Amino acid sequence: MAYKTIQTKTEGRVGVITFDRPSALNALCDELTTELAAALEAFEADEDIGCVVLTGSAKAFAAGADIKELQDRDFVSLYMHDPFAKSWESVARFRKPIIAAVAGYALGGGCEIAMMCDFIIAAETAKFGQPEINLGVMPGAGGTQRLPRAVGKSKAMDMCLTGRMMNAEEAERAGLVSRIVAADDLLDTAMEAAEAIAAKSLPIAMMTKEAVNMAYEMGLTEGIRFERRVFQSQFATEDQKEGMAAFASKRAAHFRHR
Ligand code: CO8
Repeated sequence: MAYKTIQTKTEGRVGVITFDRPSALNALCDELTTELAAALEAFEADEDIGCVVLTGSAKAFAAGADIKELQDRDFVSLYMHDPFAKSWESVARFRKPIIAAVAGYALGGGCEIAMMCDFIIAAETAKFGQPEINLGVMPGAGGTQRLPRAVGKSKAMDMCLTGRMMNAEEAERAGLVSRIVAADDLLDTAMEAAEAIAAKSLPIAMMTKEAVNMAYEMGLTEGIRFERRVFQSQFATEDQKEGMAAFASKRAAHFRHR
């Protein structure tokens, strides 16, 4: 399918989505988030895709929601035609593993979309921030909820209340990103990680993602009970038999994703 504001491609079992609205630093207008949701739906449905990489340009992952599009919205229109529920949340709802590869600005909704991914790999040039307060609003796509879970209350308050940006080093120290790489190596590193994930059993990877995400939602006792049930259920998969048989006979596992 031809998109106007994103590009998509497939490399082996990895799907790549690249924000492509350079004139607005990949600001997340309605058209872009609608296309993003459609691309994710297509990758979700494609049995040959085991992991997705979401990325932007060297200058910007995404500089936030499209301010020019948002400025004249009113409460009722936002409530009745909520772009968050309709399209933004597609990233959080995506069930397969998804990695954000961030260079340049990841601000406002850009930072929030990156945080909806399973983990963030940052280029040295990455800058994260929730500057909505400078516009007379607060984060509206999960920033006040996911940021404190990622970096703790003090730093999240600092980011949301001052609107300042943090660089890649600070973001890694705070636990927002999993690793930092040179800008030129960003996509290769993300692809390498995605290929490694896509080579595992897809149902097991999806269950692992689901279980780790439960750590955000549940208390420890319930979370551990959830983990144990899912772990036990994995012994009903062919891939568990294959993985353990391969180890025992000292050969590489060939997962069949079932
Ligand atoms: N929206 C619309 N256009 C933008 C945005 C944006 N978020 N960011 C940049 N642009 C445009 C600029 O207007 C400019 O366009 P033009 O050339 O036509 O004037 C072009 O991109 C290049 O930008 P700059 O000239 O400003 O580039 P600089 O390198 O000087 O500055 C910055 C880069 C610092 C990133 C600057 O552009 C900036 O501050 N951008 C806004 C960042 C921001 O405030 N983001 C938060 C937006 S609000 C939000 O994300 C709320 C999410 C809630 C979602 C809920 C869904 C319902």
